[in-house]
Amino acid sequence: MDRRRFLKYTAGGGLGVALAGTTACRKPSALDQPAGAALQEIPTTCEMCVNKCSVIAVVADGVIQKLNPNPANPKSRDMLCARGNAGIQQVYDPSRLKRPLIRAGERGEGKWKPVSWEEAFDFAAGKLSAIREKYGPEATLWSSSESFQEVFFKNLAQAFGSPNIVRHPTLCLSSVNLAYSMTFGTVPSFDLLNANYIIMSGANRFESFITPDTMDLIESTMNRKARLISLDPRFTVTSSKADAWYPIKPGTDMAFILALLHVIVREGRYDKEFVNTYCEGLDKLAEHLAPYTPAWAEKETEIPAQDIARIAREFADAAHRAVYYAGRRASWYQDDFQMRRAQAILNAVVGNWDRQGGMVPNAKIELGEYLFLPWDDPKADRVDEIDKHFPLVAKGDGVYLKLRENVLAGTPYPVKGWMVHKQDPVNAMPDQSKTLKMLQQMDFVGVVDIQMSDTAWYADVVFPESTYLERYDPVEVLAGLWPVVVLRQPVIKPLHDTKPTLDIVQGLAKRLKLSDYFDFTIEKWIEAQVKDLPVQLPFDYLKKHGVYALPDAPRYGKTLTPDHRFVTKSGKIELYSERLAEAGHDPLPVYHAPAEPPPGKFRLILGRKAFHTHASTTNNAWLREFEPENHLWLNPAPAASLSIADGDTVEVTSSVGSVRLKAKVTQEIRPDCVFMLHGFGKKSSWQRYVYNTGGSDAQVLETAWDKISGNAAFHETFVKVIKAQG
Ligand SMILES: Nc1nc2c(c(=O)[nH]1)N[C@H]1C(S)=C(S)[C@@H](COP(=O)(O)OP(=O)(O)OC[C@H]3O[C@@H](n4cnc5c(=O)[nH]c(N)nc54)[C@H](O)[C@@H]3O)O[C@H]1N2
Ligand SMILES: Nc1nc2c(c(=O)[nH]1)N[C@H]1C(S)=C(S)[C@@H](COP(=O)(O)OP(=O)(O)OC[C@H]3O[C@@H](n4cnc5c(=O)[nH]c(N)nc54)[C@H](O)[C@@H]3O)O[C@H]1N2
Ligand code: SF4
Ligand SMILES: [Mo]
Repeated sequence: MDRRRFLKYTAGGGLGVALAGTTACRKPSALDQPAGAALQEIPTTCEMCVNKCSVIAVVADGVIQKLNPNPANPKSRDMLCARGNAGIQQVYDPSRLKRPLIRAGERGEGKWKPVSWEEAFDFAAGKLSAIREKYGPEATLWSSSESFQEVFFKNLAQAFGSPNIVRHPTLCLSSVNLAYSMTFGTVPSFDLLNANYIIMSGANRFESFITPDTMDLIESTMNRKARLISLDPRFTVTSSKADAWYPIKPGTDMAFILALLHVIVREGRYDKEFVNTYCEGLDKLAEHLAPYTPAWAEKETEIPAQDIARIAREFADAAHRAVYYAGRRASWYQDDFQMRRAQAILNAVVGNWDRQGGMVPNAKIELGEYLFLPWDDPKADRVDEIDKHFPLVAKGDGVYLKLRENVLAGTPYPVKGWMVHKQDPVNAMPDQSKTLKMLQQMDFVGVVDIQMSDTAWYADVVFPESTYLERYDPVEVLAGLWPVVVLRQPVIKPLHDTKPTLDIVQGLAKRLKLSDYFDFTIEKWIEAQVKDLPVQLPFDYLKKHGVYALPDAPRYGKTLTPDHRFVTKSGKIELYSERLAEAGHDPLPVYHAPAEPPPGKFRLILGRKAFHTHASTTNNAWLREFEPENHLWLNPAPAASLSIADGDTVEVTSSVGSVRLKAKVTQEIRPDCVFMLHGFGKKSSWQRYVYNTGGSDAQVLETAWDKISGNAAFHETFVKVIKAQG
């Protein structure tokens, strides 16, 4: 890309004004347009975060001018957030990956040799084959995160014969998903649009966007005046828009929930008919709740008992249009699963299930499948020993931290190759030094990314993927209250010598003698997926509109028939869980007070800001303007006693590492904890804005996980904070 030409198009406001008045027609594809053609609007799908909102790219002369929201998607509606807008900078980033690279110096030294795709494939396939020869296919690890092309990467892992695919859920949401599944047999959505009373533990929807929940919450709380209660040790944007904010003592949410349950059950405010018809275990629950009074919970949570009792009554009165929102990132504490179980039980007893304004089981749209040649199942058991240690957890996603422990220990067998796709484990796992050790003990590391991530920095081969605005992806169903099918299509030709994942997988498969399993094109794959959608020429329809949504509005109550069997052991909603008891866990959530920070130390807590996605956007030229480096949030009282002023550089130290960053001295956090944003203090100097700038949370976080779900416990680290010297 000629940078000057790009600047010419983006500089000044003139173009924006011109675009605003343009009713450019939508063409199926930009790629057929001759140079100098008029503005085109091409619908596609955002990839700047997990939400996959619908976008319309405005393109002229093969250059993306602007990204707009596509209101045809009922989930993202007319919204494209700051990150979505800044997707342009991902494409035109001068330091993005432009061609395949092979490591020239030591791992992590940053010396690279640009190579052809042939060389990169030959090299990687040679290394993977050598590992398979020496240790077996299970000695390879395949890490990936949600992306529409992930399916091809995972299929290559399985065709290769490895059982060791590991995905992000056990760094994110496995505890909350398991808790709701164990209670209702499925993970529901929350109908925030129609709810009248919403309680949020942490879940920071006005900064941590989930579509449609964020827009629903804006509509219901700001326009319809639904009540919102925010519990968060920090004063987040969500807290600032709430009717009440409680700076709850970290790690005590379960005490709050159990006390709500105590009041609701003792005062008979639960939905008796619903509980009698659909739930299992109320008697045991009632007995279990006896000690969990509001007065007791006040001591744990630091929320006044009378407020707890009032909230319990208001919540029960507002049901069925009342929700205790589940949250998404549940990688908080070692008992996170049980805290989320308590929420699920509370939602159940007031009868919120499958109701407008309550929880709703997700609807889906069935897609077709491209029938490819099947492979034999991998022979070896997983290296994380999931069957033995986490029998309740979905096998396919693995348990990340246990896996890292086992790989480092070489048990139950050695793992010597690591392929990574659209993930940055160097930043996404706690105790970074362990991840670096794990990388160093590999015979081979290959990374598929669009930029030189910190993990790519330690790789032997880096495969540059074309960005989401330069490629087709398989179509995807976004399930929920209003499911949709979305298409990602190229809006410009690839600028550099990059390839989509399918082509990368095919290049490797050819050399690994696995080509027969990947003998199709992306177009064939998509055609097979969409062939039964009830529109004429479905692929063309999606190219034109970007999204297919069911024509009717959401429906409620499909599971509310007395003979409905929930996918649980008893077939009912399980307040009391026999299955948990059998697995040696508490069948009802038992509260354990969190450890107190030792004198002079603080609990480190995490969270998001609206303008960054994890560790992947901090180097984005537009987004970095919002926060060029991260800060340590510290309450003024401890700051004064440590002689730390706003803007001072501080040193933050845990038992595993130490980082330096500037202090933000603020009332917006409790005195017993500190907070920092993720994704700074990068090791990769190709990420020039954040290389060595700010501090990396991954460097100080200690390793801990929830025993039932295997989910990482990121809020269990205590840190010492001092003013940095020199
Ligand atoms: N320390 C710490 N760890 C955490 C968290 C935290 O807050 N702090 N949060 C946790 C949570 S909730 C989650 S979900 C995980 C997220 O962890 P990750 O899935 O690792 O998320 P990102 O940091 O966004 O890294 C994604 C990588 O994908 C690359 N990428 C982006 N688009 C594309 C593409 O189109 N193709 C390819 N091939 N690559 C692409 C980016 O450049 C980036 O390197 O982290 C978890 N771990
Ligand atoms: N802008 C933006 N949006 C995103 C993402 C992103 O990276 N950027 N990532 C997406 C992903 S993958 C995820 S998982 C979600 C995450 O979204 P959320 O599930 O909302 O999680 P976090 O943003 O991590 O927010 C956690 C909040 O919990 C608070 N907290 C910490 N400890 C406690 C505690 O003990 N009790 C209570 N009540 N609160 C506590 C923190 O201060 C923080 O504000 O966001 C999604 N949306
Ligand atoms: S929330 Fe923002 S970054 Fe995420 S998919 Fe939607 S527009 Fe893109
Ligand atoms: Mo996440």
